[in-house]
Amino acid sequence: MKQLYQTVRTAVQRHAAARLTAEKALEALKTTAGSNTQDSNLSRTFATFRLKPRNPWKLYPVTPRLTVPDHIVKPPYAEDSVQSTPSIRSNVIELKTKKQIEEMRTACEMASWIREFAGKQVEPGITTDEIDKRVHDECIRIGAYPSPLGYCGFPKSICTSVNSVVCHGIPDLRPLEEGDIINIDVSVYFNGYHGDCSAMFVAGKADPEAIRLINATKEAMEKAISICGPNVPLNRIGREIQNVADREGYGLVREFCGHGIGKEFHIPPHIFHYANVAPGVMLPGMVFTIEPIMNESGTSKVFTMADNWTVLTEDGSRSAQFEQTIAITEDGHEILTKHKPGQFA
Ligand SMILES: [Co+2]
Repeated sequence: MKQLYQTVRTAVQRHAAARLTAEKALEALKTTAGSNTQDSNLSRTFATFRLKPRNPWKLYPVTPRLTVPDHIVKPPYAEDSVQSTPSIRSNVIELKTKKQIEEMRTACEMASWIREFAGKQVEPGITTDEIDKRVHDECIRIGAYPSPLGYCGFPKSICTSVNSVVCHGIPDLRPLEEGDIINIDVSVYFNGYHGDCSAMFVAGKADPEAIRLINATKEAMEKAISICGPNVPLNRIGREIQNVADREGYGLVREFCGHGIGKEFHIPPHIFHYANVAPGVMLPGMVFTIEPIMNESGTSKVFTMADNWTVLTEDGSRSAQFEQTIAITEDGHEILTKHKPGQFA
């Protein structure tokens, strides 16, 4: 046992040391390249050095950060990037009152409005940068702040994750190609609260395997949502998602969790999207996201590119994700990011 412990400890130390070296090297590259965070193209050029990926995904240039007019109420991190550290490390799960849930309802409905708006922009030839611009303007038109903008330094207003990009893709100048699948992750801040949701869209016509992946991921999210209610173990969510992934032979990404959400973007609880034995039950007033990610080849392995955001499947297989923000109520659950057609027209 002790020997095992030693081996594990040595491995952990080696890993930490390697990571430190990699991070130092990255810092050095960034410093050489100039530290203009508004134009991360240079660091993106060195994208693949951290791991030996078999994923040939290429990053395209990112345009300068867009501005938000003064009348839009901004989250604290938008003004001061020092404050943008997520507070997910706390372990207190906030239980919201009915009034607080009412207060955050509009942010959630705005997020779903924007998600549908964003999906309508998807077509072959459009760049994710152009989709981001249109979404950014639409957020401002309805009076919301696009939460990703400036969050931990993220440079754009949505995440656009195309094909083998797992999540956190930065909108850039790559034009979408016929048959591309894309996750658009939309979060907005309004009335002091964040709302968060995402969905898959297709540029043109998808092949049958892409449709199968997308449908299974959506089904997994919906099944996971359907079991939510008071006193249900939080780990049932992972079980439901795992069942669908196993049935279809898809890999589940373990590095990214659903999360509590409210006045802050990411707070406890962690919601694991794979079979797990994490403790805890759902209680009325909990508000969190469920956002499973499935990989087509069955791999769970992912890596982050040197832009420190874009996450890819290690083997280049395609990835899909859906997300909703839900509230646990006295007698079940409510999807707060449900789309209401025409609501903000
Ligand atoms: Co989320």
